[in-house]
Amino acid sequence: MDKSAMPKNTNDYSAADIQVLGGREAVRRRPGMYIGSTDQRGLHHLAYEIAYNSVDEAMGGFCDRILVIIHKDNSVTVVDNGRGIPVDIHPTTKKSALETVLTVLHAGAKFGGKTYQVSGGLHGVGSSVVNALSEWMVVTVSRNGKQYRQRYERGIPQTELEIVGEAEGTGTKTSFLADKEIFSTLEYDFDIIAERLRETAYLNKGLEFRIVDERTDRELSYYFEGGISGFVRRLNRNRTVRNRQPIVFSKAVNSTVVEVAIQYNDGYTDNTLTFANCVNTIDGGTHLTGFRSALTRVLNDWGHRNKVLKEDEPNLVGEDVREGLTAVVSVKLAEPQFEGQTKGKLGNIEIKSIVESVVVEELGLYFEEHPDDARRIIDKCLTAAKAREAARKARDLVIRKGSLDSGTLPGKLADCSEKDPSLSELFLVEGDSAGGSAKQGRHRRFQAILPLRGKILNVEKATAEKMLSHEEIRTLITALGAGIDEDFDTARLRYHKVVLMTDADVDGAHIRTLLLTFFFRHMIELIHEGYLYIAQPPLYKIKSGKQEQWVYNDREKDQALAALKSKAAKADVQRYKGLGEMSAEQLWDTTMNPATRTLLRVTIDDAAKADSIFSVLMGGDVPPRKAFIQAHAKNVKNLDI
Ligand code: 28F
Repeated sequence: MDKSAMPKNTNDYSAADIQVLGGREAVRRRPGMYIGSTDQRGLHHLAYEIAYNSVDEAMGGFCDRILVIIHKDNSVTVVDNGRGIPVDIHPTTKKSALETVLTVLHAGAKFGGKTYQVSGGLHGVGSSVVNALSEWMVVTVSRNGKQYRQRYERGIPQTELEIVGEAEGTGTKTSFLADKEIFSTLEYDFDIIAERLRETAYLNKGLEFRIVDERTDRELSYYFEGGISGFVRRLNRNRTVRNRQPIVFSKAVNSTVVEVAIQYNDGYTDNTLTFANCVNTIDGGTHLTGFRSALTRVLNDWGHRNKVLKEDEPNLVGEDVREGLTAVVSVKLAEPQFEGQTKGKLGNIEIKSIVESVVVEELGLYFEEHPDDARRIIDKCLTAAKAREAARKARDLVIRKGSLDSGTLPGKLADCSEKDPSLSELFLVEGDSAGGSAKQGRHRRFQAILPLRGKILNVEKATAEKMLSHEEIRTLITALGAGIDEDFDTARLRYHKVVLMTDADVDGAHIRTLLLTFFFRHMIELIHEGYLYIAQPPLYKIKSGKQEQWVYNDREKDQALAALKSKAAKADVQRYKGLGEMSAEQLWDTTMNPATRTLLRVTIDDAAKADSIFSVLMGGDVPPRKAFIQAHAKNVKNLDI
């Protein structure tokens, strides 16, 4: 700046004046530094900054009504019923406190002492910045039974502070028109501003906001007795909640107030909103860190103390306790430090331990008094932990499989020599005996055999994820070579026919159901591509003299017997249960030889049915299982219990 242009240190310009002019210049030269941008977002910041001053008064307990009006000319008026900006004359600057607040940068930011300022710290630039960026601003203060007024243009006083009448009550009214030389738009978005004010109303229970849009005659008012409890309810309004009553508590520690509301829903996302002096700290910070570590600790403590978490089981981790979490963490502190590019992160170190101790104490107490809520929440976290564990196993599996990719196939796999997957077949057989005759009976050029030990597949209620932790399942995945779940890639499949060839008894049916469910849940494309089949081994062998006949179901058996009977031939019927009862060449002839066999191709709804049968038969809920068994009991044949 050309020094000669600077006024001499004459009595026309005091040091304070130079500070004011310097500050105003700085703001108008680089507005983005103070309000982020000069588009609509920056324009909205002007309205927020003025409204925040009223919120500061409310947080100090001096104001409970705030009115925001958007006028037809896009000027904005904010009115509060606080104490009114002081108007006494400052001894050195000879200016009123009001003019000082409106013209010195950050002058209003230091209330000091106990009260909190939304406009405090770096976040709040206060009214002086708004003033500098407004074509005009008029501030009217009701205080000491009088009404005082002063008018500014682009931050420069156009009048002295004048008394313009009597005043009922106290408060501050600020009207301003953003400077079209600075902002690309003067159009406010009513809904955006209303949403921000609604949030602020939740954060200050008992504070009434009214917002009027004179351009459209729309008017909204927000007043939440329930405060942040109502906030989490609103956040969960389209959700099924786990704890009907939000968990709400607040506590003051020295000059810091911590307020928390928690309500779980049946979803999988973490929707924790954090605020510092009503500023939405979108990048979290020390209050969030403290909250999260306390939540995990309290849930683990309660879970172990109430024997819901087993000693030998690993603890719940942060991710588990945050699934389906809706929470509002609001702290109010004297000197907030906002960090990060968008000043959206709370940096005050001491807040972490303050929030952590408040949450540990208050949430712990709440769980003692509401064990059923605690139980419902813990159960949800446990499910999340299991899913996380299984996902990790699946990832490990894929990673390990990746390492296994180096051509080392599982030892149990009797592979075929054909390398073209479209010509290759893999038979999954149950147990080593069937495996034996299958290995002998197969055509080793294009047929591979993988024996699976059925029993390990009988996982208890845990979903198929638990299957993933079984060696056999890992072997199966490695043999197929195409990964699982979202990593599954049919292009990597080593066989285009995967044939379930389990025994024709209850165990075999059970294992087939489990395998179908596994493929349905983790390799759905295998089914979509039509690569999954079920072998059709014969159920009976009917011998009559030298003649042997194989039949595959009861209907065929009855027909064969009737035919033999008509010839008065003796017939000896042998029921096959285990494939191991057949010789290798019998198995080849009846079940594996492409020229003579019948393979049933699995379609999606077969697998889906298997999956629903699996979840009914093996799932957690008893009633559906009972209904299923009752409905199907009469169809059950050859129940070999
Ligand atoms: C429409 C915008 O700006 N409201 C405000 C107050 C109240 C006080 C204050 C503001 C103290 C001396 C710095 C009153 N009485 N609404 C508003 N209400 N500023 S801004 O004080 C400013 C500081 O100068 C106030 C006693 N203490 C504070």
